[in-house]
Amino acid sequence: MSITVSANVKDRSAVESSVNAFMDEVIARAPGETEFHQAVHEVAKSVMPIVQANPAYRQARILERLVVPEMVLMFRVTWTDDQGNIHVNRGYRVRMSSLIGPYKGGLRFHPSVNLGVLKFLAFEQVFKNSLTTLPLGGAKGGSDFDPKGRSDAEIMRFCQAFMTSLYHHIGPDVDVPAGDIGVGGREIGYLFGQYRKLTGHFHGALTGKSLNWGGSRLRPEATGYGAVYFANEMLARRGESVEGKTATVSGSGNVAQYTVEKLNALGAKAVTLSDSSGTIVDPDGIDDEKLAWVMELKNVRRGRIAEYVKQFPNARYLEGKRPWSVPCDLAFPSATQNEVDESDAQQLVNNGCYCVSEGANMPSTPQAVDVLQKAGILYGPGKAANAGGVAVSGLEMNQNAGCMRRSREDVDAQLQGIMRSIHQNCVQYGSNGDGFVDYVRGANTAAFVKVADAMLQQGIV
Ligand code: NDP
Ligand code: 2IT
Repeated sequence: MSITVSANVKDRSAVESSVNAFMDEVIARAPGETEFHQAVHEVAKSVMPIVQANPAYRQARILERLVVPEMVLMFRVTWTDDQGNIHVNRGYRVRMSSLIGPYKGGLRFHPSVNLGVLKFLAFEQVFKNSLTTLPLGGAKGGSDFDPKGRSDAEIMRFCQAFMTSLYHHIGPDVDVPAGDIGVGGREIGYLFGQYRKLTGHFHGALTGKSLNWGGSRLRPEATGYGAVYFANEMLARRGESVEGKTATVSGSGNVAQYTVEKLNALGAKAVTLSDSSGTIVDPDGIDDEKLAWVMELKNVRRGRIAEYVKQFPNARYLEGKRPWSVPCDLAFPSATQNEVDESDAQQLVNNGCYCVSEGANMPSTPQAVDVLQKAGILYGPGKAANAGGVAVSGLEMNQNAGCMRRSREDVDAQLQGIMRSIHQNCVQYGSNGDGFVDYVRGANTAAFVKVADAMLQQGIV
């Protein structure tokens, strides 16, 4: 069908009141799920003009349907710690949409996990996955389990207990979980082992697997690399690249580590990393040797980023602080949601930062996004900028289905091509006509049109 995407909205307040009425209903039906409301509100603001301009979307109640998960699984996870104490956690899988492919999205193990957080993440995932060009639906899952300070044996028992409840709901053409905060290669290993034992199947029911048993080359690297590729695409429109630039990076986990690795490879200088306790600032740059030390600290010894300054005394530690007061050209929020607030954004802009590429999901508050966009800087929202991770997960599924393996060069070329195509889509749907690209509107609109059309074509189900 042909749809109108550049609605000539005569009455902006009519759009605004439609968004408000829509949000009143969303909030009334899902009270207290503040992160979910925030994610829905951002998309509704972007796409309401299109919904209003296209009667087919309105009549089919596309937006109303997209904000209700197709299904939510909630289950008890009981496990025993090394001292024999019994623990009870909550497990979830939010299946938001399978319109354009099997449910796909990560698992998060963090004490802050609740239904609202996972609904926001699953909702974002639907749009992100739509942008990847691959046939992937959207889901998210996880648990309020806190992995910090737990032994390997405790992590294994928790993963096994979690999978014992989830295994009959997932599979390569049904639902394919992966990693997110607190879930990396080690956890995917334990989850996959238990899945294989319970089902007797060896197939691609999870992504982020180890290379020796069905994993894809570059999956660990993909989110961070992709966020840097996306920054490069945005900068290229101004005839620039990341080369020679100074960057702040938050977090020190999977996404942050490979963001720094790619920044180094492309000749930029990363000067910060952080965790929930504080930020390290290294004015000399976190080069590959220092990064290897960080990877050992975080992935093997599972220590805190504060230890960096003992190892590299030229660096300083900002206890309890985020990285956004540190002057930079580029910023890569790569830790968690709402980690850049209005005053952080203002500080970034005041200090000369002119490009923000989000490795994390929804790391900027709505007020922060407003500040960045009003300042006219390049701002790539998470669902576009961090889509490289799930995109390579899609390539892993594809390799598993075909019993084959792609080379690192091949996966990297595909990842770069996908990030370029996402960027082009954002420009196509988000250009304001004055040279400014609203990447938020662009990403939301491009993703929405594909999912909305699939919903129309597949009938009332
Ligand atoms: P990791 O668990 O590997 O690392 C998370 C990092 O963020 C840690 O340094 C952690 O510090 C910090 N962090 C977590 N929660 C908070 C908090 N509440 N406040 C401050 N810091 C916090 O996770 P990932 O690197 O995989 O994920 C980071 C972000 O990227 C998340 O938003 C995730 O959804 C997103 N993402 C991840 C993808 C992937 O492929 N892994 C793909 C796309 C997006 P601490 O140790 O103190 O908790
Ligand atoms: O937020 C995300 O895109 C992820 N955590 C990765 C999901 C995936 O299925 O690889």
